[in-house]
Amino acid sequence: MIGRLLSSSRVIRRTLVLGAVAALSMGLAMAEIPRANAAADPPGTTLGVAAALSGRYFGTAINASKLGDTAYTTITGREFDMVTPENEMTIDATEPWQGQFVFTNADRVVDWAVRNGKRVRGHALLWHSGQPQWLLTLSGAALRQAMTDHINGVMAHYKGKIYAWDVVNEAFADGSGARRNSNFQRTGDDWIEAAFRTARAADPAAKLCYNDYAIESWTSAKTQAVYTMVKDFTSRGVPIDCVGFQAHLSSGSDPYPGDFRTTLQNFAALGVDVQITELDVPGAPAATYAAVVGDCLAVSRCTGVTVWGVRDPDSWRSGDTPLLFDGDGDKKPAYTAVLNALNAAVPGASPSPTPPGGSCTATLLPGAKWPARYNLGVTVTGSDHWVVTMTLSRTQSVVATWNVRARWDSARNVLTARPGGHGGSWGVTIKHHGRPALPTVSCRPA
Ligand code: 9MR
Repeated sequence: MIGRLLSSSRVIRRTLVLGAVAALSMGLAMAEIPRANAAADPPGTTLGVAAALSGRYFGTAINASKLGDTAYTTITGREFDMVTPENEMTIDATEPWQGQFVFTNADRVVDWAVRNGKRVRGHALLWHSGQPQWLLTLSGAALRQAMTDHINGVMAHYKGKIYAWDVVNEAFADGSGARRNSNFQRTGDDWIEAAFRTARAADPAAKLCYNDYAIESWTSAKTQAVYTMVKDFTSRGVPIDCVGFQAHLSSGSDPYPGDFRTTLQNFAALGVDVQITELDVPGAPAATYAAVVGDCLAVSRCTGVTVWGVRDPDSWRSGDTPLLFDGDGDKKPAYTAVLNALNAAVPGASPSPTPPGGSCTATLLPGAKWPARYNLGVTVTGSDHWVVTMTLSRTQSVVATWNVRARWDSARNVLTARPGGHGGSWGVTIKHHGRPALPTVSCRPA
């Protein structure tokens, strides 16, 4: 009897965990993931499930041209719960002629992901590589406008479907703290923050990432330069939610650095998520793969790992056999090392949606305006549990709010807002008396 009770409670617990995993892979918001009991429950048997048990995702880059290959889709469907279109969302693919958007191949990837319960990382909105010819002929204000229009065009098409966008990819030069010399850079240093502000307004629900390679080692000048930029953005309220570390590791130019964990921790301490976005390692040494995944698991705000391809022949550097599956689709030793590392994390460090002592940022997005009222969108990033305080001028008052739990104190002219079950995007209608100045706003984690 006792035995039967025990095993049925085990079944219930397992059902809860698998239910959470299923909900996660469907992209549903879950308040908390039931934690598996390592002694009683079988560990995750696939990368996606094992990662989900610690509250993270495990993804891969995929290619629209391979979605007809059953071996490929079988492995991808079974093992991964996040996908990144490898080449289908670069500017030359999505806007080959100015103002004419083509989403055929990107849609094939996104539709496959949605049908199969995967989430999608969008890659990439602005990247110096993969530019169409027309864009390379523009400069100055015309180029800046084209960059804005591109972000708006692509993000509008995928609004609500993308977990995180690489808004800007690879904007820093190798070997120094300088910005990469590109046509984008020549429009002015502020092009990156302008891109993030445009992206936030275009799809407030998507996480917005800066993504780069060779920023894994904390001591490299490039890492320090990206860190300085992100710190500046978070301190000034420029909307950024995450930093992607590509981790195209190699023994020569970008070896696995022993201080990668320190790098992840230091970025996370700025109040952004960190993700490993394009992992591959020549020869796929099991120890290196396990170490990289272990670094992510050790940092509560490291929300997931993506490998850059499924089987070795699918890789952009196939000659290096850098991935987790060989050409026959068989699991390599690195696969087992990664799965074991993920399962070892189950009883421990679940990423907390709100890091203790973290920070949050509230960004105001002016909306519709009328003679006596105006709407204001508010986006809160950096924390899932927050209190926003909005102070209005004496000549203004709050007449409505949406998607938030709010209290209006007319004596102090202060609105206090807390999450209303709709995430960090909410809004307010403000009555003014001819002076529609924006209120001041502050956020603290709660
Ligand atoms: O894997 C991608 C390869 O198929 C493309 O030919 C190449 C150039 O567009 O881009 C590769 O992916 C890159 C990614 O988009 C950004 N980081 C570096 C990746 C490897 O070059």
